[in-house]
Parts: sequence; C-alpha cells; structure tokens
Amino acid sequence: MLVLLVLSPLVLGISLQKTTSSDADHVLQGWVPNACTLVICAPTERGPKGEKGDQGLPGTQELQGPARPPAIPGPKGDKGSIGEKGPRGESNLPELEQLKTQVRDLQSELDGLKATITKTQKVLLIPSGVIVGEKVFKTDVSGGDYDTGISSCSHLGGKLASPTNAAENNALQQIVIWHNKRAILGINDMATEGKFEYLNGEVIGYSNWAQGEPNNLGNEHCVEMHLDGKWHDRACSLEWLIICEF
Ligand SMILES: [Ca+2]
Ligand SMILES: [Ca+2]
Repeated sequence: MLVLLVLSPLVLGISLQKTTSSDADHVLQGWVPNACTLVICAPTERGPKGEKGDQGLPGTQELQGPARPPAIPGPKGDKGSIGEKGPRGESNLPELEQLKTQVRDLQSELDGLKATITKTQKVLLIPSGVIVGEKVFKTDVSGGDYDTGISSCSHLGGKLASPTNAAENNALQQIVIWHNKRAILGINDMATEGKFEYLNGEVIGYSNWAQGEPNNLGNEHCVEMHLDGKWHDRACSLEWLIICEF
C-alpha cells in the first residue's frame, strides 16, 4: 500500500498528460481502467451531514397506586402484672460482708425472740407474778410460817422474797394487795437482835419499817409486809402468804 501511495502522484501526472492528447476517447478507453483503479484506492470524501432526526416520544410514566390510608391505632392492651420476684442471685460481696449481713439478720431475729419471751413472761406472771429489774416475784398462793416459806421457795428453785430497794418493795406490795394477805420476807435478826440480814447473812441495805417497828415485841425475829408495803417484825411461827423470788 505504501508503494502505491508513493507512485500515485506520478501515475496521476502521467494519466493527466495522456488525457490532454488529441484523441480523448481513445485515451480514456486505454487509461480509464487504470485510473479507476487508482481513484478507488484514494481516500474517499465525507458526505454532507444529514438532518437531525425527530425527537422521540416521551416514555410513559409508571402509574402509581392509590395512597395508603393512615393507620388506625388498635386498642391499648392491658398492662401485664408484675411477675414474682425471682430467686436472689449470688452476691458479689466478699465473704466477710456476707457474714456481717448474716450476723445482723441473726441479731434481728434474736431481738424478736427476746421481745416475745418477755411478753410471754409478763402474761404468765400476771396476776400472780411481777417482773422488776432482773428479778421476778411470784407466789403459788400457798401459806405457811417462816421455815415453810424457806423450804417452799427453795423447792421451786428460788428463795423467799427479799426486797433490796423501793422498786422491788413496790412490786411485792402489788402481790400482797392482789391476795389481800400479809407476806413473810426473807429477812431476820435471828443471829443478832436488832441486826436484820438477808438469807445469805448480808446486812440489809434497804428497809421500809412501819412507824414504831421493829420493836421486837415478844421476841420477834421475822419480818412481814402489810398491804401498805410497810414492814413489821413478828414472831417467825405465824402464817403468811409465801412469795418467792427468782
Ligand atoms: Ca428481833
Ligand atoms: Ca414488831
């Protein structure tokens, strides 16, 4: 192809020269086949620009369905009840903290039991018993002399009542009043006249003698409580309400 392009101007020159000869038809008949061959090999010219085509029809728009109506809220459901509390999970507290918690719980239970016991005691003691401080006075409504009183209370695990202060004396007085009967006390001056002692031999530190007592009238070595709570020394062979203390 490169050779043909290089030779084409030369051939064209020769062809044009031949064409200008006097016998044109003869020349054309002798050279045209060759010229056509050369013209066909030359580059072709671009044709005129065509008219612009008509604009196409617009495409159909996709149809949309009808708009959805707004949703109507349904009836409100009942609120569910709260379920039972599940088992308590394991605590992450250190063992010491858990032990402290257990001790506090036990202490709380113990306090409750103490309150219950105290209440039970009060119920059981009324009306034949009284609690005062750490001491309990109680009678089985039996009667007897001093020696009977000592033995009866010892048999019950207590001792003959011996008030050591005003509060205890008042408690004993209540029992005396309830039974409307004088009571014998665990106090005497058998060892030394005029020196009153408790059953353990200790000299009394509290007394509530009636006016004019003790007078040792007729050799009196025991002590009785009257309904007013006052004390009188009396003969130990008389009979009284026996009240024990525990
Ligand atoms: Ca006496
Ligand atoms: Ca007396």
